[in-house]
Amino acid sequence: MTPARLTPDLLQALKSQRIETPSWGYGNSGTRFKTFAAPGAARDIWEKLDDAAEVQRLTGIAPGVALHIPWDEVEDYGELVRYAAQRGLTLGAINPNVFQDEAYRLGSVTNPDEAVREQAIAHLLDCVEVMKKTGSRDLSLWFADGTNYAGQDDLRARKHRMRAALKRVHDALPEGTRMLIEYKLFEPAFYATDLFDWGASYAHCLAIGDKAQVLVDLGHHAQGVNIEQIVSFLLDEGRLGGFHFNARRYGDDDLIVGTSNPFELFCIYAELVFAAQSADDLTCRTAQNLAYMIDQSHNIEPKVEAMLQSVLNCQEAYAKALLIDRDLLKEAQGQGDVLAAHRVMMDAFKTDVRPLLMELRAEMGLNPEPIQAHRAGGYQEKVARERGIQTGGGGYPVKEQVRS
Ligand code: RM4
Ligand code: MN
Ligand code: MN
Repeated sequence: MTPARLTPDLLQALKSQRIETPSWGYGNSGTRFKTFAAPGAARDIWEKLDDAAEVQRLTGIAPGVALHIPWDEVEDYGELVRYAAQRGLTLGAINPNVFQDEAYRLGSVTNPDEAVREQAIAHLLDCVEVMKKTGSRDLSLWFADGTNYAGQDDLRARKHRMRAALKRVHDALPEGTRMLIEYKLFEPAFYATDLFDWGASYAHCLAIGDKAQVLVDLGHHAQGVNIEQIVSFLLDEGRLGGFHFNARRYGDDDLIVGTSNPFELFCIYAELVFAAQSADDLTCRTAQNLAYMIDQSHNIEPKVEAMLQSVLNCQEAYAKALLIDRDLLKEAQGQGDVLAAHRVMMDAFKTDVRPLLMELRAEMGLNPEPIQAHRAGGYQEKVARERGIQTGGGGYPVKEQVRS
């Protein structure tokens, strides 16, 4: 194998790669057992943007930051947009939160009580208004809705309630924006989740309109599911909207991207590269308009460094995918040469792209070693000094709710 070289095409592709980081990944978070307070963890959206700016400063490919509402609610979104812009950032996907209010015990948009459904829909529509103020293209929807026991509720009725809610929100979306519908097989519901897999999300998308697309969160599948195949199918149907990148071993673990699943991540990026280069117009357009987002929470890791690592792992996976020899691959596929075809993939996967990426960073005017630069730069020590340790509630600042 000859070492990979940074050709003009590679340089162009790698420079324009984008990864959006989630505001919630910068705050304290925990498991249902414990939230460990991390020194210097961001306490509000302004500090989360400061942290995101550190990741962008070091990588140059992560300017977007996704917001969770109401965790990141502010009085003046114009001010937030300006604050972000001053740090070289933009505000990305808006993630409504319809899972933390007391009212949502039996679900949000699929709740048997119409008043609760209306409350949830009102919040989703409020988030559409937030999008207009932040200039966000994507409304990213995840529902905790589901049931715990057979017979608890009427599954078809819940499907209909979901459809009606999604349709109303869809029709309120401004031109040029869209809704990304996330699915997850279980948790917090343990018997039935209303949006339980990509097929459920896809069916709703088809029924409600062109502004609806499926969001694939890497942590939301059963063991062994071939995610890259789901990705390729949805790309081909023009209904893949984006990703929540993370890694998992057991459940929705929200670990650093590409840690336990580097080959899966590579195979996903391979499908994306194939689609972007495809002769089919719809597939190609779909691949070019994806929202590449990270969805992680860091319970024991230093948060900024963890996010940095995730962005870099996505960059490595993409670089390797770009190195796949398409001509050789097609030839082997055409000849039915199973192992030669597989080796083409493995050659790219096994390539050490780190020197190439160091070269890329030099071209982009960045430090070639982002992790080392972050560690040496003292950012973590600085925020630990300035912000201290936030104890108590953790990174999910929920407004106090009083039971009546
Ligand atoms: C869910 C899902 C959503 C995220 C919430 C907090 O498991 O992945 O995307 O918004 O967690
Ligand atoms: Mn997610
Ligand atoms: Mn998740």
